[in-house]
Amino acid sequence: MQQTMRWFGPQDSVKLIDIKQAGAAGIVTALHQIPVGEIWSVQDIQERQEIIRNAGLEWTVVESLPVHEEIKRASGNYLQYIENYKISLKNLADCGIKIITYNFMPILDWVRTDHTFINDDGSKALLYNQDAFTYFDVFLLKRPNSENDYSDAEKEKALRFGDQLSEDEKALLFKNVLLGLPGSKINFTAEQILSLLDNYANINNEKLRENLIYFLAEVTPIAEQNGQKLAIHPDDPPFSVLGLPRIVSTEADLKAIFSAVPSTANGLCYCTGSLSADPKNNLEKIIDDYENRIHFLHLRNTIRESETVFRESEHLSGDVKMESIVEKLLILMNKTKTSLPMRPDHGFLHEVDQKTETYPGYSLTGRLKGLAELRGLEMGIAYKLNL
Ligand code: CS2
Ligand code: MN
Repeated sequence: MQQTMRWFGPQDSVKLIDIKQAGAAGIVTALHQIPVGEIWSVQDIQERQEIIRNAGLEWTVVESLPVHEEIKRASGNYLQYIENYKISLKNLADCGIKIITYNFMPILDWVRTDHTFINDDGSKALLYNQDAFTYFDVFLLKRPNSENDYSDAEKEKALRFGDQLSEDEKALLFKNVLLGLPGSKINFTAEQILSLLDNYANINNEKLRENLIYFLAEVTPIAEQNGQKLAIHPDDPPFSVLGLPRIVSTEADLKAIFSAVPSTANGLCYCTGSLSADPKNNLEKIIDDYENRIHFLHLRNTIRESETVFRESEHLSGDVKMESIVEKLLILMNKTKTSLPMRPDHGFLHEVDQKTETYPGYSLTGRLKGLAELRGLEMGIAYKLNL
């Protein structure tokens, strides 16, 4: 595996030197300063590449080249945004960047209700609690008709959860759920989110899937011509939130996406953390099914505490049997003669990083630990398998 780490750009409190010293060779980043939908120029890309090269690293994966909301809804200027996307892909290819990650989650990126769940050793982790989320949705945000999305028992349970929260805790829950996109510190306000949600009122899963396939049918041939690989990131969590459609959550979803646009340039960001939050997803089978489509690896673990709560766990322990996943991936890479880029996706917030302002999940030490453990795991398995 090619060891990589995510970097949010010059604004990131984690510095390139730290990433270099953590043992990564590749950088995963994006031009977060460019508004979603606008073209990434060769000049902007090269400027970023130069900063990365000066630190002795290489920009190997884009995460994300974000998809404009109008493309997801197939409305407004979406055709123009698709053309812009193609140009950005070409510009990235001209600069030698070949792996492009993106997602197709409406409005929000990943969602957690608690960003500071305290582990036994005092480190902090990200957690999703459905009762907290339901409480937020129905009783704090008061999303119109949200009450119809939950059973009476679910709403009662959510109310019981909410009743024990202080006003500050309620405000924090609100803030946690409406965190902006990765790399941005801006949260959505209630008014903003409600009006954005309104735009999806007539978009169900079928329609959203149709829009994704239209987008892929347009951009995949361009990526293929450029020698690039597109890697869709699974939904996180892998089920509907706020009544929004979700189409990259299950094995059936993946099948629909890849059979509609068969080119292997239409590929997957294999994120064990996101996929594992749904116990029905068979992570090993996904490797077997999509051997030639897995272009980027996010290795992360989760623990499903109950039907309604999951939290992020240490990279090597949790519901994902990481040793088995890494073994399968090493055998696959040996067969296909590739070395896939891998990043530890999220890490715990350790004491040493408490005072540094970092994007939730993206402090240095927790990810450094994950990277080190995963490298060791890889080395041991490769040795045993004689690879
Ligand atoms: C990432 C994703 O920060 C994360 O957890 O795994 O949010 C990812 O960056 C995007 O969904 C990819 O577009
Ligand atoms: Mn991920």
